[in-house]
Amino acid sequence: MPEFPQLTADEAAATIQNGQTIGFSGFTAAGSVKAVPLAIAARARAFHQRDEPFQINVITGASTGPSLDGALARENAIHWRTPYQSDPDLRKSINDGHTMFFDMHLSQLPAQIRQGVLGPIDVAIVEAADVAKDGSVVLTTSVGATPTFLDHAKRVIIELNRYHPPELRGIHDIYQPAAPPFTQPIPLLTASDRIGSEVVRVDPRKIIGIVETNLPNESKTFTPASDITGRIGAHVADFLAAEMRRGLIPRDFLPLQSGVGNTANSVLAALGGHPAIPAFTLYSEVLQDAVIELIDQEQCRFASATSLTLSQPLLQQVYRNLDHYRSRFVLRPQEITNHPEIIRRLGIIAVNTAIEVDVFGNVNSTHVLGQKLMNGIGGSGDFTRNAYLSIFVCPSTAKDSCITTIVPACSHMDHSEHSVHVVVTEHGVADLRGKDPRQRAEAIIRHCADPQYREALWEYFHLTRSGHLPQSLEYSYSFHKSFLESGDMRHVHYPRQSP
Ligand code: 0RQ
Repeated sequence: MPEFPQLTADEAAATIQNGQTIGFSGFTAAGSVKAVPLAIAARARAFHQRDEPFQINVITGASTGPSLDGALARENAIHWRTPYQSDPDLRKSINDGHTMFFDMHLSQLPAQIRQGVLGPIDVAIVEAADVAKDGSVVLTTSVGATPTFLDHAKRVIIELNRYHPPELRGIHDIYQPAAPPFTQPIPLLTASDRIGSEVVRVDPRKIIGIVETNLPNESKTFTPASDITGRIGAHVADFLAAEMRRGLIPRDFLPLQSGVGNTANSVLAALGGHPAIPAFTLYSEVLQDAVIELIDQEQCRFASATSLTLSQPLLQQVYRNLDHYRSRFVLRPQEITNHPEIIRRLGIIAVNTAIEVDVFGNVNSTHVLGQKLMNGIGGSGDFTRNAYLSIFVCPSTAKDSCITTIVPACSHMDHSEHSVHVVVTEHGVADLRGKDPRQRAEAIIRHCADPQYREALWEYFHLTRSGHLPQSLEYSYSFHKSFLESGDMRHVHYPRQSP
């Protein structure tokens, strides 16, 4: 047992002061600390009941569990927050203007901390499966930006979570690039290479205490594939199989990145079940349930990610058979899983989900109707911009078909037409490569738009005949305006065209 002070969660929370910047472990709910943030939320409530200020700045790897983002947001305890989040209460706090949120590419977060852009990190609060007295920390189900928090924080609190076995040692590969001008090429040549250490090394003098817990991950379970996500997955798999037949993807395939959520899970399942697609490797961010199933079916040869975001039964299955899975996946820091140099070198096929796609191939991943933050850009920009082949998927409509996700102009833009190669909805595939803007628009309207919206999109397409990119500055947001006025984009109308 390590010789660090044992603290209760309340004692640990009592060391956190108003205005401090905290680096919390976690990438999705996997590896997120739970007990100490709940106690910090209670501390904030007590301050606020006395009309005293108490807010902290929160940096994480990406989204976290409800005991972190949700609990702190409900107590109005977050002054600013970065990067990606997905908690409903935090989302509301951000959209209501109570919490400041700035988004960034996940690969860049550790570098910005090293540069000092985000200011000093006062405390790192980190979940661990084991910690030795020399300061060697075995992380749990995610790595994210935790090694950087541990390096740069002035003080460290460890949540030693007994739910996770110390035998997790060996599933992590911790490598941190040196800051410029001393950065070296990252020596990772295949998805399964190990280039770093099994543990994160922390100066033990910085560890102010250990909070022991025994708490399961707060990961959500996935809803089974719907008809729509199943059709999207099948289109992606058929498209990639056709690319192999054309010789544009090598015979033994290329490493895949797949985003988060139900659509991404369905795409992976469809790829795993496709007779023409060989067993593949994943070089991704998040390993979801579908990946373990693919590993078990030997459809996935190896998976590299920063987070193991599994439902409880599947995580328990992995823990019961750790030696079997140890040689089949690895967890790395997010600046390595999402590193542009590696993504370009390995030739990643990236599949991410869009909120809306415009007919010219620009993508909005983050803001509904241009204003309301959904989650954040996450790693989608890291992968999309640097992929061998970048695919965006989404259902063609949202909100009972009152919204078309295929629009004349995105109401917010995260990924430009220059980075988006292929768009897929349940209706089909638009391959945008080698096409000029008019051809792209024709492909997207014809193959991806929902039939209820195609006529209006064709009308829009024919409104303007001038220019390289036939965008109408007057009517490009007509669909969005129609939704704001009537609650239904199907009510859009344009002026009658002269014959
Ligand atoms: O709303 O939750 O009320 O039902 O958005 O949409 O279709 O269930 O898809 O869960 O995969 O999320 C882009 C948000 C998609 C996600 C986004 C509504 C829809 C539904 C969710 P409900 P779906 P998903 C690397 C990859 C950015 C980060 C990224 C995301 C809800 O994939 O955050 O790519 N991506 N990371 O009804 C209004 C529209 C809408 C809409 C969807 N046009 N207008 N509402 N919705 N389109 C991994 C990481 O970075 C961790």
